Amino acid sequence: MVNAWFFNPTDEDKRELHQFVPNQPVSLEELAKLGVEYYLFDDQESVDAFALQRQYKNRDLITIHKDKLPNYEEKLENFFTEHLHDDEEIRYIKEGTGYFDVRDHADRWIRIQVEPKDLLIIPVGIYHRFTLDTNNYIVALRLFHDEPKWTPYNRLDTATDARPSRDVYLKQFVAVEN
Ligand code: KMT
Ligand code: NI
Repeated sequence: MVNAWFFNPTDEDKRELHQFVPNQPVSLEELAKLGVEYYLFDDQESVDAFALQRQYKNRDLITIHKDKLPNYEEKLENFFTEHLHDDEEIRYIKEGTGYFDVRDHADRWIRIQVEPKDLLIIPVGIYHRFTLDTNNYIVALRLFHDEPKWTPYNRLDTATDARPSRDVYLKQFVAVEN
């Protein structure tokens, strides 16, 4: 079951919980308002049925572990660099655990803790990042509509804010609040 909370930006390692004291939980409803969708699927058949319904035609499996992933350190650094994509980021967790951080409308980080059976959809155009936790291991099924469009556009690059996908996100999920 997924858990989410406001990220406390201390200088502890990114793999730590980063909770405020007391913790400030974030509900699934609040995540949905940001366009982040969550599902719990007990088995692979349910995921396959969901993928068919949503027309996620492509998939691959990623194992993030220091002995299993080529260029492990570099990839971890890239995953944790704030970015957006032009396609949804859909992840079904098979083994292990980790954190997806997403920005809310006030630009605060929300930390989303994922574990096996969680399926998380990070919408097009939202700023986000990923890190392993202190278990240092995750296996995830990555689903795509068509060919993977997983190019990360980093927020530090000023051209990123001008991408059409950012505009799509702001119009769909941010403008409605005001
Ligand atoms: C991504 O795009 O951030 C990844 O594929 C890594 C996280 S998958 C658990
Ligand atoms: Ni991403």
